[in-house]
Amino acid sequence: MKLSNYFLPILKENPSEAKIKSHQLMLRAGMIRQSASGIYSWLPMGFKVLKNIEQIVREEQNKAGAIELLMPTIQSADIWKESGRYDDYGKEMLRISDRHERDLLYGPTNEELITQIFRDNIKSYKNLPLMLYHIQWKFRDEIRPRFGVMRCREFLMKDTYSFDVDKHTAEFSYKKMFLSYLKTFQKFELNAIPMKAETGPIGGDLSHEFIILADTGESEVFLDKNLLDIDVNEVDYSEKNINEIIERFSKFYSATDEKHDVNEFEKNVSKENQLRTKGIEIGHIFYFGDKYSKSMKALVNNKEGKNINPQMGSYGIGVSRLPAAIIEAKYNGTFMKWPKTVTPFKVAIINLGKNGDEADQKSNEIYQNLINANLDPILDDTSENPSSKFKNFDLIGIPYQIIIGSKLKKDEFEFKEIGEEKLILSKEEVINRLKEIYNIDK
Ligand code: P5A
Repeated sequence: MKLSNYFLPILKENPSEAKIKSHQLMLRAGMIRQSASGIYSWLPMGFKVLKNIEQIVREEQNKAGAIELLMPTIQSADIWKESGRYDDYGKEMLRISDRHERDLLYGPTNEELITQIFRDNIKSYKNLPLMLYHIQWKFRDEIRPRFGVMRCREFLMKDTYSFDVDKHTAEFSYKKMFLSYLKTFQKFELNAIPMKAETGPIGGDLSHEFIILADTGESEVFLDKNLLDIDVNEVDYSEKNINEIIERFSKFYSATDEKHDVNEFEKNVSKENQLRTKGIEIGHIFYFGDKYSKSMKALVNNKEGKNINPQMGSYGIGVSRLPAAIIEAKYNGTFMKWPKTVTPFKVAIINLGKNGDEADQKSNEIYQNLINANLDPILDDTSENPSSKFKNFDLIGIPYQIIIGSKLKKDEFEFKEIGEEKLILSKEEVINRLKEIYNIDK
């Protein structure tokens, strides 16, 4: 993509409404624009990041054995009346009526709808265990939407639902998702810590939130500092090790504010290891047994020929919250550096030349070579001055840059990874290095 042809409305100053750095960056780097309170449009670069995140979440769900489908955003109120949540949900639910005055709603979550799909189509234990998921927009009329896409009203969630024949296998489904979440967040270079959590309107008695520590987080959390030393990169994530991995995390104290038990914290965590801090909730998993399958009369035939209500769990990831969470973790107020799995473009070419000169020709040539090598480049071919080009790219956060000025020889290119020393490489070396970084076959 050439910047002169792209739609990237960069703002020079921090907008006054943005209180935290992720919101500032997303507005300044032209990723999002608010269209109504807590409702955002995703501009092209923000949308690319969102799609990359969505794709990684999808791949990890598929690896864990979950199957993708797509449920609508609009649901019938009838199923919510069956489960009893239509009244419970209160003002957070956006209620709509159609031209026939039928009650509809914009789904804040999908436990009811998936239970309806299940009960209409699955009758036997032979089809279990079953894990279904979708990635779909949700609406919650939050009382205080704030911090941009961090807490908004319309947001993209990945939600998975598990169905099992008994408690024992349901617990295994829960653990599988627990593990899959650790793997997913690791792909975003995020250190997500699982914490015992409250179940709120979803229900059930077993729940974990996945939290990244950040001063700007909205959740107050308590944990044993030992948890910070678990290097998730070293963990072998094969399924047979699930119990061992979960034990590694659960042997240390961690809880959100609502679940915090002062006595247990004091008893089990030494003074110097006690950490009380703030965090951002990027995922939340629940086991709620037959809460929905019973109230909505979903039945399967078990091995003994008896009809039973399947055991269920639900598992959410805040897909549209993740770009903001990643920025909170990776942006220092001047430089942003996207993880290479998420970056909107794989490499930036900063052309410091002028129309038709040698640097300009070099830039166009390597731009074409990078496209041919599937290295999705963005070429800054605008007439902005060099210092504002550099400033913009510090903000945009593409992790690799090729800077092309007039000083270097014909086959010399300045190659820079954000935060690292510049290197002088030949064109072939630049391309090979990038292919290696992004695992692109020669
Ligand atoms: C689990 C999947 C659920 O809704 N039902 C289906 C369960 N859980 S949850 O914790 O309420 O939400 C899951 C994740 O969605 C993100 N999230 C939000 N993101 C942006 N703005 C919001 N207002 C918002 N509310 C929830 C969080 O990442 C949460 O963990």
